[in-house]
Amino acid sequence: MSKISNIKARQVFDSRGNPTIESEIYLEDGNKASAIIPSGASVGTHEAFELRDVENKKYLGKSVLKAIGKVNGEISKELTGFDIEDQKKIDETLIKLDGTKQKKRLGANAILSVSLASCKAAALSKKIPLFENIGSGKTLPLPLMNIINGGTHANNSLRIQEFIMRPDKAKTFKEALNICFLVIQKLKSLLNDKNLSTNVGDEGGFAPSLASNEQAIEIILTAIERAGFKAGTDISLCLDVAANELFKEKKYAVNSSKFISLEKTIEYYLDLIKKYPIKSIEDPFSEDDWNAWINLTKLVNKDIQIVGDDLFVTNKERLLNGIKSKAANAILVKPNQIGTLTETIEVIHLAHQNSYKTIISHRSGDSEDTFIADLAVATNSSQIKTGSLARSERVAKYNRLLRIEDELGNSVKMAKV
Ligand code: 2PG
Ligand code: MG
Repeated sequence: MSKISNIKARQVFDSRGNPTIESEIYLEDGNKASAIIPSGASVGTHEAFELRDVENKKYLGKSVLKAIGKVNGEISKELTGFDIEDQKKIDETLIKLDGTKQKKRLGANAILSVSLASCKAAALSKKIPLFENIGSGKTLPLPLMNIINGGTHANNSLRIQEFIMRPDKAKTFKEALNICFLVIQKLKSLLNDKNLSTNVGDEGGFAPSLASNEQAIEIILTAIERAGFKAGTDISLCLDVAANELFKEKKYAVNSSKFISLEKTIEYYLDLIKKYPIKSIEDPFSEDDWNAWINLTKLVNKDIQIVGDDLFVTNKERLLNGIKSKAANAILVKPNQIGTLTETIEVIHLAHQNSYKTIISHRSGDSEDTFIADLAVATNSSQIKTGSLARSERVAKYNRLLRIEDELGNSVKMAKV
């Protein structure tokens, strides 16, 4: 057992160039570990609170110096001397010290940076891999690779935020990445042939200027076929609509800039599922439109994943609501939506106990921190969503998973969906 001797935070930057917090935990045994917190562009209103210095003009209101002050002051003072192996007590103390429902006083970014760094420091102190310190799982997740970026993640006119492929039949993680690599290369040459941009968006997917969601889907299907795979069997299509951003006065603008009724929106999704090998839709509706979620979940086959991101915000109470009312059948898990590791793991367990799939996720503003890769393995989550095979902050998570696969050798399992 080793004790915390000090905690220090600093301001670093995320992949979109915005300031963010990094906290470093120092242990009495000489080990130290740090964690960097990511940040979203499409943020749900029910997420835990991200503390930023809105009045600080030097960083256009985006600096996190107040959050850093909380870590270096109150938090460090409170946690010094704590047993690093008691993650639960560390997290409970952080929650209590904050004292608000949405972690508004200390900031969820300040709290989570300490929570995750603690878990890393404990792993070092115990001389075990990080995933082993998080949980007992040994499952490599299927990558949900966002290969065309739209919505708030790209400077194009695509309504849907993420067009994703999932290599369902991959038997190893290495094979999963090989499949994705081949499709992405074909997609790149297809875009080139059409004189479309191959520049990438926030999450590493291409961000071409395409006229419709259907065009994006069709070009991905052609790339899958040209790479020698069968869409719908080898690889399925997944979408993140991020409908919060496309919702106004009970209407949605998911297929064009025109707002249409909820009934028409549901019809649109059912048509898409019928026409294309789509197996997963994330945030098809806005975060409080519960009845719409319940209806669509009822209308689709069990093998179509309906994923709550802004709906559940990695929050146990909201997930319980979903379980009771049968809204969605999968949850996107983002530690910074809730603010501590313990609460994140509780939500994952609750989901699994109720047959909800879990997808561990990055944020659009991310960093070289690869914690979520270990989290996915340790919790036996069937999927991870961490962008395309481009941009170091995205690829870092995939590379970490490749290393874990090697490290686990024969004891590793590949997730199935
Ligand atoms: C999402 C995420 C990650 P953001 O909506 O699922 O892809 O985006 O971090 O901008 O909320
Ligand atoms: Mg989302």
